[in-house]
Amino acid sequence: MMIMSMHKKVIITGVTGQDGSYMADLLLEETTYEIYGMVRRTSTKNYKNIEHLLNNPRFKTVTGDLSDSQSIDNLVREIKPDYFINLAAQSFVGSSWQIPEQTFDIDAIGVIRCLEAIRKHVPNCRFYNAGSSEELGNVDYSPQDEKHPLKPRSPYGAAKAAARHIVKVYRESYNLYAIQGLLYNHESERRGEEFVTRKITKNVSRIKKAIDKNEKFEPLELGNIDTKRDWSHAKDFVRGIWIMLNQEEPKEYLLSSNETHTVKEFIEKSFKLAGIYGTWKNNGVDEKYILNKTSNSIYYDDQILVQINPIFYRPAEVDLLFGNSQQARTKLNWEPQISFDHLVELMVDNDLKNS
Ligand code: G4F
Repeated sequence: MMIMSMHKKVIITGVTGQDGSYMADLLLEETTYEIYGMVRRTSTKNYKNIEHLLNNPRFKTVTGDLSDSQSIDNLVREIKPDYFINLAAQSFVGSSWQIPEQTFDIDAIGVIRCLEAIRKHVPNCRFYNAGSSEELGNVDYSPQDEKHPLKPRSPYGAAKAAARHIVKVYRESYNLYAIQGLLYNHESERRGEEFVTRKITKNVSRIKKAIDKNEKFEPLELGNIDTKRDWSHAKDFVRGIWIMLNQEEPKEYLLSSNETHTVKEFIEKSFKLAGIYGTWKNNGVDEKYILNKTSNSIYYDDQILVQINPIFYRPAEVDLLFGNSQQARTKLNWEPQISFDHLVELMVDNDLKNS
């Protein structure tokens, strides 16, 4: 592959995912750069989030895999990117207990593979790695800032914490512009369906359709709904990442909404937006959200909207995440545009219309 171009070049890994696809959208819109979206070879393609980009002459998919150092090395050597944005990961915390080695291989060792390729072939390339508030785990104080110690509670959090250390080591050893932002939860209409927000909005849509047809429905089953998260829209965060990558000095910032909400609140808001009202009963494993009796519903007798299924509990939980992104707001002039309420609205509307 011979690549000759006047434009700057960006490799985005994880481009078929939520963050990668929004990053590609942003850079195609706001720059003249050429975007190389790295995809893994799979027998069934999942291009839903990037379908709209496939005919764009500045967007190209290239095959690579974070678990394969040769593929990363080849891509970096051939493309010679100006930016390398690593948004690929085993990003589901819940699964990281079932596949801890793979989680480390992709989320920690994979980062070394990227850094090594950059160090050898394009030491001036700017590198971003996706960091996570899961690195903070069992938090010491709230809201958390960039100084909070790393105290991961999951194999995923531990892998991301290891990645943070190695990014710093490469930055300092080889003078690379290599950073790992500290990003709190970010969601969207493109969010994977196993994450709690999208799981809720998809199921609200399913239940809404059944209620409208006066049909019986199965409850939405969840794990720990008392945990608190600091949720934002992913579009706001990819903008923050891009600003972070274009500073004079490589510095790592925390991005968050500066608010925290329980999973329960997300559930209530989502059902309300679909015109469904419920009441919480019982506690712990027996807690249930029961549909309120209405004149036009025939299955009103204890119709359960949400119930707990312990299979969704995690071996160790992060109970509270609540960020303080003051540094990013003042130094990067960044601020999220989409509020928590608006985020829930966008996600519920999208699933009511499209699923
Ligand atoms: O949506 P979640 O799976 O996201 P989690 O674990 O907070 O991780 C996300 O945010 C991190 C940043 O803080 C990212 F690094 C990571 O890649 C990912 O994007 O779970 C949110 C909360 C948890 O407390 C979980 O235990 O919801 C709780 N929950 C309760 N029932 C559930 C469920 N989570 C999922 N996924 N499925 C449930 O049924």
